[in-house]
Amino acid sequence: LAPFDWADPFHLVDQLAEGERMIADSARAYAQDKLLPRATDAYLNEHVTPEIFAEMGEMGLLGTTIPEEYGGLGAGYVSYGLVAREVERVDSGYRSMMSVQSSLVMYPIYAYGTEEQRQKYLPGLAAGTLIGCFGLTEPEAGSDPAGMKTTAKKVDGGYVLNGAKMWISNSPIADVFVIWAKSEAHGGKIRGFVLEKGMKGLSAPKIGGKLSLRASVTGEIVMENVEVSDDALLPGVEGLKGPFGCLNRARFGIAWGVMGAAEDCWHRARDYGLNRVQFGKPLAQTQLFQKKLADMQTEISLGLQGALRTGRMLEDGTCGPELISLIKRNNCGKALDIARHARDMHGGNGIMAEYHVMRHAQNLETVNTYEGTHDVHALILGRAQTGLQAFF
Ligand code: TGC
Ligand code: FAD
Repeated sequence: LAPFDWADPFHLVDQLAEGERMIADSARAYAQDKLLPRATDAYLNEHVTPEIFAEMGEMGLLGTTIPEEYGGLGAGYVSYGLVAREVERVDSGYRSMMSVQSSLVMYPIYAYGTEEQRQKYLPGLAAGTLIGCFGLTEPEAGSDPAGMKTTAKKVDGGYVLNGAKMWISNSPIADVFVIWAKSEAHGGKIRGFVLEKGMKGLSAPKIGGKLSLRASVTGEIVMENVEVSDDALLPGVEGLKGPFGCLNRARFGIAWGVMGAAEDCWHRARDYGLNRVQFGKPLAQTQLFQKKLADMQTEISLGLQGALRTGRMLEDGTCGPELISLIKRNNCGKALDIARHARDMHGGNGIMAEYHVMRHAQNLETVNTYEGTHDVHALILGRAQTGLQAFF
């Protein structure tokens, strides 16, 4: 038998193509050199740095799967997952900024937009000179987006949008707003529209007082008779499958991202246990500490292996949306558990910002909730195996 690699038991790295390894390495170098030094201050002071978009754009970390002709990297889903893992190893808020831009703004414009819309928005979004946001959730429509109240009313030459979106990542700093609204002209079906900062009647106030994801800004989107022309409509899709097509990609990225945060917690807990002596020996020499490390190692290795397999299935066209629910739900739940344990294993120090683990745990509370809560994904999986609808 070969020697065991405790940090990479399944030799994940050997299952990657050369190009994928290069993308992961450059994402890791950027995240560790440029994001990690800012993360604690950003979290403590809710300090958001819009320049990060341009930095990520320069590094090729935005629109990983979007073709090169539109400024993307033209890479596969595994590459996108590897970028999410490296960015979230530092902070879930930074990964949030990246994944909204790539999966929830660039993807719908690329997949559902006209050639003019692609040319107009994608190069700037890929470069990070434009910042995007995705408005699906509303104050009274979270897990049940079909209950949205935002409307688009047809008028001569365009549409008038009214409504309010809630909990929207990046909205207070966004230039481009992908908005989902019920369109009367399309039989009340949900349609996508691209709005721009500065439009009359459009505002995006920040939501203050978050105790989680503080490095990423979250806001509302308020639309009061916002007039757009016909070319704001994304013509390529109608119905809930429009936003869900984007969410499939973002949820997949989250499944990788949270494993990065979990790995950071695991490695920090191990280091702490090796150095902290109590009762005359390192904490890492106690059975309870080692059991927790073994559980972390097992869940992270299996979670990454599952994410890799899901990515390969996305790439070869055999991945169903329920598999994405399975891996998003599993990896978020496991990462949150790991971060809470890592906090405990650090004792009193675990509550301090400089040890990073509590910041991860607080962030992962959001990640376990957004893009479909842990329980909503359980209902999606329950429906898939019983054929019975348990949402309502
Ligand atoms: P249901 O009847 O199941 O489906 C309605 C239509 O949508 C289609 N569909 C999908 N298409 C593609 N991919 C998927 N994953 C799809 N899921 C559903 C479906 O085929 C159907 O199409 P059609 O043509 O027959 O009309 O709809 P439902 O109303 O019963 O849905 C229930 C449920 C729970 C599955 C769904 O609404 C759900 O997933 N809720 C969770 C909501 C959610 O995830 N919100 C995310 C908001 S965005 C966000 O959180 C961004 S955070 C980003 C960050 O900061 O990183
Ligand atoms: P609810 O739907 O009210 O759920 C509350 C609880 O009830 C949950 O535990 C849920 O699992 C449970 N529940 C709901 N329905 C059922 C059921 N049928 N059976 C059993 N239990 C049920 N949205 C966007 O559109 N764009 C964004 O960029 C975005 N970014 C976000 C950033 C942050 C920081 C946060 C916190 C949220 C963000 N969201 C975004 C919104 C996010 O997707 C929603 O918060 C999420 O989908 C849950 O909706 P809700 O908060 O309304 O909770």
